[in-house]
Amino acid sequence: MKKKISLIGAGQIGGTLAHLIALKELADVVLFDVAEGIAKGKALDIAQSSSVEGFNINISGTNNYEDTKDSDVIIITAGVPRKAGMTRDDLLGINLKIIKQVADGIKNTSPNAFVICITNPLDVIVMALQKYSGLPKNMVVGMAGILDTSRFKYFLSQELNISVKKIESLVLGGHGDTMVSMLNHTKVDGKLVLDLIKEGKLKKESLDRIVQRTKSGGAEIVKLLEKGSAFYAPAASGVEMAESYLKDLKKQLPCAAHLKGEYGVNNLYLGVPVIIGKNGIEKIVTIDLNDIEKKNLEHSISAVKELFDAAKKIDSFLG
Ligand code: A3D
Repeated sequence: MKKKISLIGAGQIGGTLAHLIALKELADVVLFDVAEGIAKGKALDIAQSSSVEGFNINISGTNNYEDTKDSDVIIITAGVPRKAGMTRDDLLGINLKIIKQVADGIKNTSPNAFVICITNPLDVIVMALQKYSGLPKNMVVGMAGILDTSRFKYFLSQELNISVKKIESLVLGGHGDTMVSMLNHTKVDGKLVLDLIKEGKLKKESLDRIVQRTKSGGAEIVKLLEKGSAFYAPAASGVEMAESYLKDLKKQLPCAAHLKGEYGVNNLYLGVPVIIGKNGIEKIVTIDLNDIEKKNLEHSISAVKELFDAAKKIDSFLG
């Protein structure tokens, strides 16, 4: 039987997700949005490309959660972006309300779905989503690390003039200024990136610049676009997670997952390597960290905790 993916939020990322899923024939797609016309319009537009592209899936748009019933995967991008004059806490308050509505909409209609959250601020919103929905923690996960790692790899590949395919890396921690590029786990053509510096093949300043550019990778695109934020790479990253679940690929991917002691963190969502297979998050992978990586990750953990404390002040249910 064909699988079903529901996309909650049919904006820039939602529409791109729908298109990628259709091209890959990964599943039937339901696009949901409070703005019903956007969901229906994008679904119709993509459906009309099927005879050109040759894909065979059903795609529809709706503003009714009943239509998302019994989804195998749900990907959430519902939210509002930060506008001028809005504080981080203002945005958090608005998106927490939206995520509560989404949680109420999906928890009874698709209780067995693998739920991927993309709405920002990511780590806190995915934690709130799990709490509001009560869905199992191994089935509720946040997308950020794949995107951040992909940006880091791309910048490194450009600097070293080498294919991204020859670069292994991991960017972990919270999705924001404190994300950590794990340099001791970054290899270029099988060689540690830090050794390339020792050998004079890469300047330390260049690597520092790339680490920094990765942290502000989202902001760089916001500035260029002037309106909206990145959506192609975020959508591709969400699809990789959905595919690993639906096809039981058991890929190791950096994602925001619920930790219960791993990395010294208890009861918090954080970007770490996980295995995604038919049972959702099948394993949290713990990797050895050197002192610098540990210190940077601790800094990131504090930032996520601080933001979650702000969320608890907004809604005591999250406490
Ligand atoms: P956008 O194009 O504004 O789409 C958001 C959609 O959500 C709009 O179509 C809204 O109508 C819809 N919406 C609002 N409220 C609701 C609701 N209650 N129920 C259902 N739909 C609703 O944004 P986008 O697609 O560019 O980005 C979506 C989210 O992803 C934002 O929060 C971004 O900040 C976030 N984002 C995260 C990453 C990460 O790496 C984590 C990267 C890029 C964007």
